Amino acid sequence: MNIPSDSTGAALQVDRLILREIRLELREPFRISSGLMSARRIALLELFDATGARTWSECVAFQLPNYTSETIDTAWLAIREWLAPRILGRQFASPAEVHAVLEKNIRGHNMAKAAVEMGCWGLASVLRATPLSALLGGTRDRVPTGISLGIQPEPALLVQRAQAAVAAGYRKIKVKIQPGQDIEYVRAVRVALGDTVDIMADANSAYTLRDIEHLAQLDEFDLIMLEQPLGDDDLVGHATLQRRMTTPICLDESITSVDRAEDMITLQSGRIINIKPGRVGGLSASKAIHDVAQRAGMPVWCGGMLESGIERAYNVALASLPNFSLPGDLSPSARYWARDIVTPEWTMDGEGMVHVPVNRPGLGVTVDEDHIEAISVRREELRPARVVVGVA
Ligand code: OSB
Ligand code: MG
Repeated sequence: MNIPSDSTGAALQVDRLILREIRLELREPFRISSGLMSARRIALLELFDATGARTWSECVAFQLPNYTSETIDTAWLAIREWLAPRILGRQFASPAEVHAVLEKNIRGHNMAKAAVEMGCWGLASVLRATPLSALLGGTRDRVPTGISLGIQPEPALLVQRAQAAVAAGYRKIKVKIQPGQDIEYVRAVRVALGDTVDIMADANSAYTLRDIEHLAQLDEFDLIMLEQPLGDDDLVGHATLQRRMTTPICLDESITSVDRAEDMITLQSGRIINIKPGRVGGLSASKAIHDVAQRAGMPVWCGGMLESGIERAYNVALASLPNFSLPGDLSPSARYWARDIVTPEWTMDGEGMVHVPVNRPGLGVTVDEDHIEAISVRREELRPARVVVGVA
């Protein structure tokens, strides 16, 4: 069978895929309400097409299921057993077709699906010699970035970090909160930074509706949003909370697909969406969520997963779409790592803007393959199987 290619270039066919695991130490430990991270175990994919073109993608799943149910180990299994066999050796006219193929009769595993799907977008970008941002419909060459600050042992330490971040140019200060480390922390940051800085808080699902009056105290601080205060499956609870609060609620963990985004809009569970392509199953789903939010007049922004420079390339390209109208969690490489795995490393200018590589096809940065080789702890090569389970 020969599927015709679309007008912009050749059809896409992944003939070989290498899965790797690397270890990257964070420059400083990061605490959210559900746990502490001091190093990342990161799964990387290297995708090869029939013509010899290749690219890299990243799976953003963490080591533990404390943010979503996936982990690096469940993702590895899902990619090897169910997802890679779906696409290896198969021709796609466009990377936009990959998401549906990975979705059919495979529930969940969004971060695993995203790693495969995003790699296909990356490969298409190389094959068509088109920058990823252009391929996705991006319209901007610089995107504003914010910083996400982990929970600190005391408010004064958080204030120090927030002040340094404002001085560095960050456009948005996000502080992680949890019960017992919330109102006074946010108050201290607001008092120290003054009224003109955009501040927000992220609870990573640490509260329930029993805390509704407690959370409403945050309205005093004029936050640009409160991210994911309640459980990931609690769209109705978020709607109740949003009716009680003036602060806009932003959903992160709750938004796992375009259907959940539509539910949020219908139920009025919040007013802003954090899009992480890993959490929603890739770039096609991210674009679809971006589009439904835009039609509803709801701003979106690009979230972060303490990712390496490979995933960051995809995130920066995505954030160049027009309705990404709030600063993303797109901090420069040096915020996270002593040494990133791409060159040049991701940087931010003095105005808190990350530059979109609009003149380079593919990821727009060079993958440091020697460095990756040196820090790889696991490697597995996948090729088309003779019998593919579950594909009609
Ligand atoms: O909720 O956005 C989150 C980090 C770990 C787990 C969850 C989250 C985060 C962040 C980090 O906020 C953002 C970044 O990558 O800079
Ligand atoms: Mg969040």
